[in-house]
Amino acid sequence: MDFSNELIERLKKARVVSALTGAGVSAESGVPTFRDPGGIWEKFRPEQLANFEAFMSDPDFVWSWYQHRREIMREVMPNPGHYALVEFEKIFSEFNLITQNIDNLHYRAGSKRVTELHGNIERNYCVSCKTFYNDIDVNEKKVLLCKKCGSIIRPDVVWFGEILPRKELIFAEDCAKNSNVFFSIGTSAEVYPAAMLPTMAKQSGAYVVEINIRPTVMSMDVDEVLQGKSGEILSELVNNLKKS
Ligand code: BV8
Ligand code: ZN
Repeated sequence: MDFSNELIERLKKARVVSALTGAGVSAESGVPTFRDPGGIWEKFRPEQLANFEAFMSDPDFVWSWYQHRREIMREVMPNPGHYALVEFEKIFSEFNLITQNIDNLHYRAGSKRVTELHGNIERNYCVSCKTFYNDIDVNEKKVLLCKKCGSIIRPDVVWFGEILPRKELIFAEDCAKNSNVFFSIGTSAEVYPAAMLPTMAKQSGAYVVEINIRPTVMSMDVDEVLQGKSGEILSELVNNLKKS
């Protein structure tokens, strides 16, 4: 893939580079996305599953859905796109990786500085006393009860209608405001408030680059669209930067 001189020159001069990733970054690992054909939301509406009311009304059903996703996420491997983002940490003097994904694949690929806006499926906590239980046997199809107080245990993920973790969101907004180059990678840019980060970056003067296999609601507003698979594009971009 040919990259524009503009992008390469800006990346070479950049002091701060940030990237917002979505489910598309994990698609080449075999993790289903949410809104693509065959994606998670095709079978279930988010309202049915990824929200607290659904969980409290049928904990076993929602818990078993997360156990199913946890099982998939443990079976798959990070893909070249995840590994390229690990390289970004070495190439740029300051690289901030902000993810909407809960699949733990950025950490498993070796990224050290990951800001998880929507939590992580490998962390779980008691809805009452907030005790964490992070070593879950995926075969436990029934919701688990807290050993300390007997309440039910939920995944440490941000559900629809729940506020994002304050520290992580503030940090992500700071990155958007202070980046020289801001990547939006593998996200439909439909879920707020994460989806406002690329716009915030653009308004703050960053050069915003979208990497996606298809156009999104944001494509017209960014500086450059790199259309294709994130695993391929990011690997080629790292090779290009290492050579230049
Ligand atoms: C909140 C965790 C309010 C759980 C998820 C305006 C302002 C504020 C809120 C709202 C608002 N309007 C509406 C809302 C409510 C809602 C929202 O945004 N709804 C949307 C649907 C309109 N937002 C919320 O509820 C948020 N909370 O704001 O609370 C509040 C305020 C104050 C006080 C109390 C409450 C919480 C949102 C977080 C929800 N949690 N996940 C779980 O995973 O089970 S959302 C879920 O969607 C994932 O986190 C996912 O990451 C995220 C975004 O989806 P994407 O990652 O983009 O995935 P998607 O499938 O959509 O797209 C994949 C893309 O990849 C596609 O573009 C595809 O083309 C591309 N692709 C595919 N393959 C590849 C590829 N690209 C490159 N290479 C490939 N190979
Ligand atoms: Zn408890």
